[in-house]
Amino acid sequence: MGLHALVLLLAVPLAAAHYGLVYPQWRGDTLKDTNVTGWNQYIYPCAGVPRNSTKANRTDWPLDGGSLVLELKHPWDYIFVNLVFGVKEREAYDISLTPEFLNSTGSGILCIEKLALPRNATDGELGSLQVVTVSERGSALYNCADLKFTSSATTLKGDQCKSNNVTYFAVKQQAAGQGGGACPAKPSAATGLRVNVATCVVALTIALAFGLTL
Ligand SMILES: [Cu+2]
Repeated sequence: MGLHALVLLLAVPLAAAHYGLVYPQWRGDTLKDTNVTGWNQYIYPCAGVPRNSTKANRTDWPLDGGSLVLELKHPWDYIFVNLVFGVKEREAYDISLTPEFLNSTGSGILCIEKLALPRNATDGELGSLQVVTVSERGSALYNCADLKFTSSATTLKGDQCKSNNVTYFAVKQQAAGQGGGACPAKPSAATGLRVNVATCVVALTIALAFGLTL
């Protein structure tokens, strides 16, 4: 086996385990061989792909938010989508379009018809979208897409927006103590945790004893 074939064999599974940003059109194909492109999804904030690497790939998005299509390749992912308005030299993706971030399950296509903006854009305004996924390795993977907010743009509808083999939920704030049953431990410090758990166990024991004697 030649060295090239070996490198290919090693590179393919790594690349296959990341994700593709299908819509809006990403700045560049970061699933391509990173040794050739120099792009890598581990690089913050946009996988090392410069803005407008090709001028043609700025997607028209509706003024109040648009669609997102991802090709996911991990068994599950956490997904965050951030936005920056304008065209800035140093881009801070400080507007979250997923204040409740998403937890997807499955390897396949995920389509979300509309990610709403916190404020409407003006016609012709420019912006950039940053998608961040995190999976079991705990490392964030980045991709970006450039947008032009356009009053005539629409979201992807019907057959244009079909998920395949992927489901997702928004991760919501859990009620305090949920998962710990009647024992909401606050892990502020190691000792605090121990005291809390101990107090809680005592309380539970008393409650159980009461229940038994009543
Ligand atoms: Cu991966």
